[in-house]
Amino acid sequence: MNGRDLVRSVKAVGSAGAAQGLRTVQAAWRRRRADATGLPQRGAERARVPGPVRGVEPGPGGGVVRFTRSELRIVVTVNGAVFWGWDGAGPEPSYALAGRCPEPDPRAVLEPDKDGGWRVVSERATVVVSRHGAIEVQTPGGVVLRRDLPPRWWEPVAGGAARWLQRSEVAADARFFGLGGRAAGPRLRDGTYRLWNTDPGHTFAPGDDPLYITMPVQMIVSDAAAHLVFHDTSWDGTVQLREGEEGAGSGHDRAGTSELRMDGGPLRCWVMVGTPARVLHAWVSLTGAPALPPAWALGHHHARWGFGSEEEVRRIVAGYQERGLPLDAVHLDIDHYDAHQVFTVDRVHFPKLPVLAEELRRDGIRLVSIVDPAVKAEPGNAVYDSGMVEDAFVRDAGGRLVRGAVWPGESVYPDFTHARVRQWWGRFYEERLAQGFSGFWHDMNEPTSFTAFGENTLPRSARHSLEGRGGDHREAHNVYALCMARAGYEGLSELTPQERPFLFSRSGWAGLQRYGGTWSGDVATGWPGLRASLSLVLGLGLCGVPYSGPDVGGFDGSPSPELYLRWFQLGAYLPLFRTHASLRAGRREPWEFGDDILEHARVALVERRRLLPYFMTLAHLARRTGAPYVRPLWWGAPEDRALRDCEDAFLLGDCLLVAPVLDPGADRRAVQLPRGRWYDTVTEKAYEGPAQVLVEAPLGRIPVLARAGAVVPVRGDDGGLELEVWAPARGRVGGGLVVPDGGDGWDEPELERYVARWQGQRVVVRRDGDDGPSVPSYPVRVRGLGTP
Ligand code: NBV
Repeated sequence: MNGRDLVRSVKAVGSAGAAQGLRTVQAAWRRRRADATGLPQRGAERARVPGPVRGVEPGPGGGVVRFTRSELRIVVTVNGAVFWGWDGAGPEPSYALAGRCPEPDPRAVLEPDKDGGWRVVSERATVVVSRHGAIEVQTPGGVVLRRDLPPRWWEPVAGGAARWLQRSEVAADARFFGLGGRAAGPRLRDGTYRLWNTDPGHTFAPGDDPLYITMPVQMIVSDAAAHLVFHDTSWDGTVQLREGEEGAGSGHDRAGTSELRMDGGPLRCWVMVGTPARVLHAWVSLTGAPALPPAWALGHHHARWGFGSEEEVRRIVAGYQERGLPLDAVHLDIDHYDAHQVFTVDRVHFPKLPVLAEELRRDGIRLVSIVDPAVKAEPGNAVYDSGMVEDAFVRDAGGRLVRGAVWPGESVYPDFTHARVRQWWGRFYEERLAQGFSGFWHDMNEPTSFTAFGENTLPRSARHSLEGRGGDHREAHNVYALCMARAGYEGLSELTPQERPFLFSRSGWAGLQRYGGTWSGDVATGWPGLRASLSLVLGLGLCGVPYSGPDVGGFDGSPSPELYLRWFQLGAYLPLFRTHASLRAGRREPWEFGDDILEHARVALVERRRLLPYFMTLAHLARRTGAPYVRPLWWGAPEDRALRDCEDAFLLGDCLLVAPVLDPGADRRAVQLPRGRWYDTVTEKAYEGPAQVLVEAPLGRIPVLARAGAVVPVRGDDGGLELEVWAPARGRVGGGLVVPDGGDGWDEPELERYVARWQGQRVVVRRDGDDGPSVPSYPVRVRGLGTP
């Protein structure tokens, strides 16, 4: 035990009582012991590279290129993606893929290239393989987007998983994004990023890495094109990134580099090339469409660890209602459980939860429940007892149950990588539904075990089913939460087939969006935490997980009124808009920070409610196209370098640009505008982009700009849908999409397209349809007419 570990264990003892402190020490020892005997020792290793090319075997969508010491399988699939796998690895099995691998594109063929190499030409990318196994991905116009050098493996002589290294080069002007949820992004600067889902064990700020959701997904944006590269391997690893440097016309550019080192798993990857929109579309066609949240989940949520009783929940709700503040969901944390045990209720403090839930529901407020994976290891606990019968829990290499320490004390962990276990777990949501809950919040699923020293998770030697293939925690760790999300989602789909499940999960991996969203986790209260909140949402969106948001106000401590408000204002424009805080933190209700803050928070809440139809439309578009609601400014113009480097503002769909205030004391801020005219949505003042402009940002609001021509569906005063139209610049045409859906069922509303154009001195809006243009069936309000 080193000094830091000692401090950790002392803290654990202090905060959770002596018995729990002892458990954390025991859990840590058990973990260490399990790995000492259960893990293969890394003895002598043999290094290997592919060697020279030997021959090829064409196949559908590409084929196999054989080298002396490896073989490379290349397949271009019908969704325009390119797959390659070394040592014969194919795309399946994979936890990331939504279903079966897409069909090969028959038009893509393997053909000889210069110098003894081979290439596959496809519609969106050309892949060139050198005779020593370097792989280049080029645009259809022949610009090189990335060059992967021949990989290297280190194989244990005694057998077992090979470590490997893949070095890649990208354009000197390229920028890296993604890798899951990173606090110091969204642009990933030079450094090493770990691929191992981790509960940092304390609140985090931009310097903390890794966090709860890591994934080997990189979005790389350069002048020539954007591309996404996904290394489909769930093992522990690191990515070392170094941005390139341009030689200012000297011709001596230094390429950007990315070095991926993995502890094991297949060396296989997917690459998608094109505009950001095309790339994300291809990505979700591979890994699954983002789940559609029910309409209420796009409203305002209020959470807290430690409401403590039904009375307190009622008091908070009444606080919102008495002040006329919109509220759509209340979340109950682990303190509503009986002694912190999942799928139970503390009947003393929450004696009539279903009644409370029903009352709230009548007022349009839903209850959301936290769900922790760890089950108290105690006979008599119903989940434990039934899990024992089902043989549902993770065991070590010797067949003993793996026991960690979590909130309920000594705990065991369901093996969600087993289909039978997922089904068993999914049925427990019935108990939650019976208590009146409508949504689910998966926590602690990295998975976390409070260990006094060493890693705060399961032993690496712990055994997992991995869908019957068998393996250990080295491979299962990063997909544990993904499989838990699947269990919840599928369970709910069976229990309430008429409703779209709502769940969000702290940890996850590529493909999480199929089952739900996520949230920031325990972001530190402070201005850096506010910045990290935006970084996480943007980065996750580029990895295909569009629904997320931070703990508004930060998880710990007490934000200053100004910080609270700025966080609240940002949160109002993010998909998950939720105030939340720790047991020991200060208050987070909007009325706790003085009358001025309350009135400003009211403006944000009311505006969020007004924008609900727009959020719903964005949710549908995310599901249909993969485009996240929250997009970096370069989304429509990746070639614009100033936008590529801009990290403090974002596009909300196609229509709005949101420029949050991320620093104290500001009453105006610089905004980097993409091309075209943009209106300040409050003053209607027009700005012309591309340009950097200074806009007003008084305490009462953050700047939100509307794109000229935008058609934004909003909620009118009577609750009906209205179209807010921002005048196109003269001589230009605008438009927008609307998916009118106010529900939580599976109806598939039609996508409506609107066009806005000048007719004489008026702006007219028409719905585009198969039978020609028609007058919209919603009231239309045109804004921004004051500008010539
Ligand atoms: O369940 C308590 C908290 C929860 O409020 C928070 O949102 C999670 O990120 N949970 C972590 C466990 C304890 C954290 C110290």
